[in-house]
Amino acid sequence: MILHERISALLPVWRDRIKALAKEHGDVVVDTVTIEEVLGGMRDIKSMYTDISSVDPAEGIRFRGLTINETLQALPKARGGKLPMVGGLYYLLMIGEVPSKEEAQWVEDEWGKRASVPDYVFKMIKAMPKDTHPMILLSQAVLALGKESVFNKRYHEGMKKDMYWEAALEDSLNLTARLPIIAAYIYRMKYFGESAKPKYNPKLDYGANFAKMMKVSDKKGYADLMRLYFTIHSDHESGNASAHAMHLVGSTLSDAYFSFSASLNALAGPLHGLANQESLAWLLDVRKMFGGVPTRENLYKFAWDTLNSGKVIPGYGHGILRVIDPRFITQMEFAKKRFPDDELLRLADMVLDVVPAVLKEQGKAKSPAPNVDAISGTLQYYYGVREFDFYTVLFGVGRALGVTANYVWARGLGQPIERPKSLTTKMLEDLAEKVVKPA
Ligand code: CMX
Repeated sequence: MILHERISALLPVWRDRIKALAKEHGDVVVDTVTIEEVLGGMRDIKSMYTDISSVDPAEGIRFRGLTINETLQALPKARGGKLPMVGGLYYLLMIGEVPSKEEAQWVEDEWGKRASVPDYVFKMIKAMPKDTHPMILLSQAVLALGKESVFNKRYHEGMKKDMYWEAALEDSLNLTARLPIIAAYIYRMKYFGESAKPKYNPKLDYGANFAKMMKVSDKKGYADLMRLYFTIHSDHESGNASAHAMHLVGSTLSDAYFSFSASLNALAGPLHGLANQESLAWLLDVRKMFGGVPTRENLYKFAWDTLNSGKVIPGYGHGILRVIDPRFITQMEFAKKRFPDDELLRLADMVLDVVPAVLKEQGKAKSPAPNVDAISGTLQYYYGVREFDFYTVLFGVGRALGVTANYVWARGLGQPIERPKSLTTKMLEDLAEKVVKPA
């Protein structure tokens, strides 16, 4: 039980660190909160901590201190592929060290042992109306699996607080092992009417298993794409809506299934993860309207029409990033190496050229640059996953890796129930008044 032993050994040091920080420096002011920040969705307020990943507005994501390129370079590669094993990424997120091949394989083996989904989950998914959005099916399936929660069972048996993390880890390993099967089942059942349960092959790694169970593509490279995809979508520090939702719900000691279902529900919003389906739909609309890749002038006009109709341009802008999202760049590089002449890719490239200029001209978005969702659908589409309302499910499977690592450590460090303080508008007005007219 490598992850269990390593986390058990690491926790005492981290617990002492957090305790000392609170005791010796608890009154140090981290930030001052402005009325604009209170009214503006708490943007940029530094009020959470996590060591799993961090996002610099001018650089992008680092997983346990490593950039995406460093992560891809450092992690052990999957057999028969060019990209790393997802198990190695999970080890890195959980432990904070680059795993050896054996340690990465240990996680893959654990997933292989735990990769079975009870029948009632498939039956429930199948019983839903045909036009149910796949994110509803995924979130429901995760919630239904809560019946199996180790944390919930042990909690009611009187588990000690300093062992919460271990039950949280058990649930997290079980949940992440089951998600690819559930996602593949939703895909095959919803779009192809199949009811056979996808079979996870413990001899293959996570990415290869997913590619096989999806049965989408005979083009080589889908397994590598999914290794990359799950890695870069795993985490984006703790303040984004899906990570924050997991953290908030988990802080009440709801188990990983309740918490991750909440995380998925946040991811399903068009301003967050659903932007990947919206973005591909937008590209297809452009292609349909102009019968292929348009002229720059026509694309410019189309982008303005979108803004003038009151909509956002999906895949562009970000809550905190102020540069092109490195997750966008990595996917673009992957695509350009493998299918540079693909029409949608050429269109996505032209959008990259035109849309930031349009957003700058409009002058509202703080960042006119593309985010992760501006390109991910183009790659899925190329490999044959063309049902774009499925795309956020893929994001969800990847996001589980980061948010469960956070969840395990939050329980390990005894992070308390989250409870920020709200003010009334009158209280804010009174505060403002005091500043404008001091007594
Ligand atoms: N198209 C049009 N307008 C945009 C825009 C875009 N792509 N990005 C930002 N804006 C607008 C905002 O709607 C806001 O307008 P109002 O003042 O009228 O409310 C204004 O610019 C300022 O917004 P901001 O401070 O730059 O951005 P926020 O932190 O409020 O929002 C985000 C960030 C991502 C929700 C926003 O950029 C957006 O809606 N983008 C399109 C949807 C998208 O791609 N979401 C996915 C993000 C990544 C992810 O989580 O998966």
